[in-house]
Amino acid sequence: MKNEKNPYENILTRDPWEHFTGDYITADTWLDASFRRRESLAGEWNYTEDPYNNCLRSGWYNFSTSESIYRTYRSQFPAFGIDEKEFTVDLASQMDLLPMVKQLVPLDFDFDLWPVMNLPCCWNMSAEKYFLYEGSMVFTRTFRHSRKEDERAFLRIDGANYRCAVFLGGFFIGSHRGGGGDFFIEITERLKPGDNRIIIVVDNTRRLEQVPMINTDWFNYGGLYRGIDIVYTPDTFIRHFFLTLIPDGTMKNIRCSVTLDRDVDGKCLLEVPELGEPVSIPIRNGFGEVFFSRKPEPWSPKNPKIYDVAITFGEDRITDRIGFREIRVEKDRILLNGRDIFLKGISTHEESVVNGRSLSPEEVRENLTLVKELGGNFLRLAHYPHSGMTSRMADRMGVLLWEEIPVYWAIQFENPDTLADAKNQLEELILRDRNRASVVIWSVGNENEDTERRFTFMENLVKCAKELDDSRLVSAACLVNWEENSVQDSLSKVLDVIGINEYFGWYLPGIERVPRLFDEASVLGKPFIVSETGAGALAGKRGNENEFFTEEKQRKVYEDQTAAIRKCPNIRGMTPWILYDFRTPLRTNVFQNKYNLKGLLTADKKRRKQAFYTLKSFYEELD
Ligand code: GCB
Repeated sequence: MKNEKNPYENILTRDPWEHFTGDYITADTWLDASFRRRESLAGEWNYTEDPYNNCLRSGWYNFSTSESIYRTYRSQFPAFGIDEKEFTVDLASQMDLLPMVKQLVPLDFDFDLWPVMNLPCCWNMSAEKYFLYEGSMVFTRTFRHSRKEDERAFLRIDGANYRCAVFLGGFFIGSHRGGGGDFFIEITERLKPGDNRIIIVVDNTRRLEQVPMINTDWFNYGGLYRGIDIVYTPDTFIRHFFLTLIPDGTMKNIRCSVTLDRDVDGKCLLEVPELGEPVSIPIRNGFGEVFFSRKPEPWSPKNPKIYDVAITFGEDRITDRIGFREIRVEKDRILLNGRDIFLKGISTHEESVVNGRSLSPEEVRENLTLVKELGGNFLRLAHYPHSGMTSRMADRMGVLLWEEIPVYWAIQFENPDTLADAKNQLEELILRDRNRASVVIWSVGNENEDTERRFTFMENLVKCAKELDDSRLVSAACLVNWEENSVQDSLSKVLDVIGINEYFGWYLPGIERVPRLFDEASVLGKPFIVSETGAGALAGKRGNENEFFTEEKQRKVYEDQTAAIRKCPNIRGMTPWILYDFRTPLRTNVFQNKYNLKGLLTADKKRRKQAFYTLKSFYEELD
């Protein structure tokens, strides 16, 4: 805000985000904070909706501290009889300038008098009037910290949909895009004794160039919906590490790589007490990697064994709980710990009627328990990164996971910046979850056009996934060619597992065509799974098997689909659509009422539809 020249300069700014979006925070600064000392900033925040982005445009953040007010309004303080020359920054920071500046200019905001929202949450669920709000919301609070002198401090924000800009003590400290990941900003130098004002502008506007773009079959929640913490580390620290069984069939060769925050040499010590002697990892220029042999008890859905793990470098020590298992493909089969596995799955959104996308631990546990109740072993976390809590819980409960980024439908495949965004979302997800035994598949997309530009885009993502993690399988949910009754997606060339979305019996008549479709898919010589199939039903609506939205119709589709799958030995799994009904603005008929009704349960998970039992008995029969 350059008031000296023209107090109204802000109105000449075309794009208020312009100065805050060039240099996003990315996975390059991601760090493993799971077991580090943390202080939560959850709780009461003042907020305002800001649809025209006046906070960014007019620089409200400049009023965070007396120092930032001084920087902005210095020349106007002589009005109070203060001599400009004597008015140093030190003097200013000892005064409370906000009341004074309020006498100089009319402010369009009042941080402490704004209403209060309890974060984290989806604002849509906080008040009726925000249910459909799309745009920017400004959140602010003050906090005190407990950073020790020799510690570094990082702000961790988890789940800010879709982009956000962060200000601390009046300084812009970073911005981020992508609604499902967590990211870190170093704030060591910015933390002050006493109260620190933080301001976060979150904007969930849908845009063509984003990932996802403007059109999705799910609800666009907004907010800071998972967590906001300060994370403390020593001066030189372990950013992240990757510990995994090498998928070579031996079940004993292990690799551990470690990335430090600084370009130093030395050695790390890896301890897995239950697996014997510690292992030393030489570090050169901040990176180290070691290969060694042990005989861990394999993690599996039936025996989700996890080990205590610790890694030490100098005074830094991080711990984790990690399972060892092998996942690989051999021709058209999927092998878990060397044995054929059928992925008995179901898809789910990260949503609850009450909390939106901001699931409680109980709600996550309920979803994983439902997978078990279905007789399943696999959950597809569609269509964007779900919380890290889910994969940790799946590790403990023994549920295999498919994790996905929202490269959904009509993405701008020709746009390099869109690719950078998608890639970053994938990197954040992989860095966060590559030590989770439960995660076996990274999915790079869902139902996209089969064109060259899309192929190039997706090939890039597949490469990126393999570079960060060569121990898992890469997949995508592909469209079928209905007319030809085949899966001809060129992407299948670069995938380990092919996901097929087919809605025969629902959107498409001709369920009898399914067996041929599966035979055709077998020709690809790769394992494939039915990543989606299903039908909508309003719980309690009864009728005949041909009547849309009845439980009978949904059940019939499940009966027909499972019958076809039973006959096709080449299918290696399925994740029908979907565990429970979910919100979507696309579905407006009288039964749907803005919900997608393909759930096996109602949205509140209180009622099971008939198809739940059809799938359950199919999975039990497979055992
Ligand atoms: C799909 C999409 C999913 C939709 C579903 C449906 O193919 O992948 O996001 O919700 O179909 O219900 O139509």
